[in-house]
Amino acid sequence: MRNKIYSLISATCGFLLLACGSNGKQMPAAATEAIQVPVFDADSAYAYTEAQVAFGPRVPNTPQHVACGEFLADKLEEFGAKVTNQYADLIAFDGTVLKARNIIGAYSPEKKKRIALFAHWDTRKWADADPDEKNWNTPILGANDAASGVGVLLEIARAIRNNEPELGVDIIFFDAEDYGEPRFSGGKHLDTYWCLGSQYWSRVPHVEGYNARFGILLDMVGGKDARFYKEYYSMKFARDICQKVWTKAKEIGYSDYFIDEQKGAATDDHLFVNEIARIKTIDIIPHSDKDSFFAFWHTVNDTMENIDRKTLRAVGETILNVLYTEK
Ligand code: AHN
Ligand code: ZN
Repeated sequence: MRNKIYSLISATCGFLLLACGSNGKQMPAAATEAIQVPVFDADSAYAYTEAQVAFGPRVPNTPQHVACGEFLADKLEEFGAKVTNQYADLIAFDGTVLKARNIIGAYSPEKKKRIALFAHWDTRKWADADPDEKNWNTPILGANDAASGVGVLLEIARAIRNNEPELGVDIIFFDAEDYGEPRFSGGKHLDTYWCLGSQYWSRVPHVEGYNARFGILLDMVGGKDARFYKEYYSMKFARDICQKVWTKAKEIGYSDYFIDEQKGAATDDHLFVNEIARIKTIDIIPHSDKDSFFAFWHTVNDTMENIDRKTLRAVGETILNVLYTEK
């Protein structure tokens, strides 16, 4: 644990200790405008990631999935959020009815100005990108994809609860993101086979007429030496939000993780939030020229061994700093 409790950002106006009026009388001192950004504890984010992985694979229609859903809703509740559960029967590419649960934690739900933070909490039923064909039918543990994103958001929930930012915050855990048709299957491989929970929420938000100033999706934000580039759909729909986030990351010293270039495209939850809900939303997702997203994506090696607290911290601190500079 670090002993630093708050980091201070001096507001752009700076500070004035004294100002003299034309009649020579002293004017009252202007207060130092400082924003207190809570500390992001990377050990805590790591522990929340590990706790999800400990349930085993979180594939819809399994007891492990049900148990982890309870855990996540309980955590948001414990961290003072107003929790809404969205249960839905969603139809997968092969006709399977998925008993899905989107979990939403709202801070200051009465506020009109809001920021939405997203991650998916389900894990993939098939390790269909594994180099060993024998593993293709094995469910993945999904430490990075996507317990890491949920872990970072739980830590953000813990951090903001007693000192909320000016805008309301919604933490939204989507279900059934990763049930897209496996590579080895001979169907139509539609994009809409993925992201079933976010498609549902985008059509039927948890609050009627829901809107947010912008959204940020976290996906696979725990890999060692991850490189986050400005992703194609994020730039197409929410270029200014990319700018905001990448600038903030650079300001606080994370330009090694957040690379100021556009690269890669991901058919991910943010695409549907942009297209259907029309909330401008970016995806913080790694890009690698060598692998798709990261080395162990959709393999049996997407485990805690390959999670790095430093990456969790870079993403978590960046998001917190974005939240607390928004007015
Ligand atoms: C595809 O590339 C089809 N989907 C990327 C979104 C994803 C899968 N995120 C996690 N798993
Ligand atoms: Zn996945």
